[in-house]
Amino acid sequence: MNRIPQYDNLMKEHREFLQIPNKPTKHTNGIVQRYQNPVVTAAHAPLHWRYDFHAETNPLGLERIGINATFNPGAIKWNGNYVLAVRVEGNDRKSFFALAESPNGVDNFKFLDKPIELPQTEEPDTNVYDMRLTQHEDGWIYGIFCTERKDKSNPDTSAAIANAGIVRTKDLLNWERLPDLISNSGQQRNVVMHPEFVNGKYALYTRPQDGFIEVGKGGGIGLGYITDIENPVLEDEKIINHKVYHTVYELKNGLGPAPIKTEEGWLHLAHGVRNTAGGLRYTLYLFMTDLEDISKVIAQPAGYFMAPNYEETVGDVPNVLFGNGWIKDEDGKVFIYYASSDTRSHVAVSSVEKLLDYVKNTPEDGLTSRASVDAIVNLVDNNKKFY
Ligand code: M1P
Repeated sequence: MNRIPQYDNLMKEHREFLQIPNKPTKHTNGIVQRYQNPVVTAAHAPLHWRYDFHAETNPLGLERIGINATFNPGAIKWNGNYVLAVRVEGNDRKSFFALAESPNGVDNFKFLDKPIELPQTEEPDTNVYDMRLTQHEDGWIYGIFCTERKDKSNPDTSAAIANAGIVRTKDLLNWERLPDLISNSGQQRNVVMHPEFVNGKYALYTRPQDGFIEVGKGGGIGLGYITDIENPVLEDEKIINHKVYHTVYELKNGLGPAPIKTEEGWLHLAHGVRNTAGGLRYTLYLFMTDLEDISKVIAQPAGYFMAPNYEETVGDVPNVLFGNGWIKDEDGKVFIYYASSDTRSHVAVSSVEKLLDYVKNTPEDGLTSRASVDAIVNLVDNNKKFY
């Protein structure tokens, strides 16, 4: 048995690529610090996922399985490492999940040996994506993701149904599949588990929608409850964060990762979508909910927290930032993992202190141009003695 002659070169180049250090960008608005390089790209996919290394069966040393994109990662700190549950998409347009880990959260991310072999329900998933990881107080780590299947009642080849698939694990290696979410909505995406019980029930953030892409009359970030997670029937679903005319979440929105608990409230990262002549624009925004009543939004700054910069606007689905993973370190540092344009994954770093300051002290959206001017004039008048 011989290896393909390209093997040593391919391996060397890949190893060197994975070790490229990442540095903060020069500019920051003080709230959040981006890093120069994406943390996980298609090129990070292990070579043994892509090449047949046997010279006998691959005499030309060609790549056999192409990886197209690595995006929308869920995140968790595990055994001291920063672990991402990455949405990996092959050239065949199928997404799957694979864990990549880094010792410092900003570079040296390496995929584990194999992608997650997701257990199936009776009705196999056609496509799966956007896993949110929640370390729940019941002792399990839950992964809730979108499972997509063909809408068999509609002959249109693009007609599909999205719902929330649920898995759980205690070691990130062995995954148990639970039944898919049972809710009153026709479709669900962006479903996220709250890390604590609420009145003895599991609490889930949802995004009910009428259609596969269009939320229609549905939409907004919902909150509902589940009594028995092994029979996940969603009860009392109510919208807690609405889509609003002429805001960055006019068309639709959806929760990102599970919220971070702080002394002042639950911090939430979400995405808001608006329509433009150039297509949909996805940006990230923050809001905070009450510690006791998690359905009550107590602070929400105007506008976006992060929007695609020039390089990030380019990709398979342009003008998209999507964030469904963040990790809070013991010292309060927050690693925000986000993806740009459905193509690659990045990190930006902030802290609980900064995020709280941001959500509490950035003016709310006054919903009119005049209200926005008033907010600036207020700041100007307040600053008068300094300039
Ligand atoms: O293409 C942008 C995003 O579109 C969907 O998100 P949402 O349902 O909120 O519009 C998802 O397919 C997501 O994966 C994707 O990044």
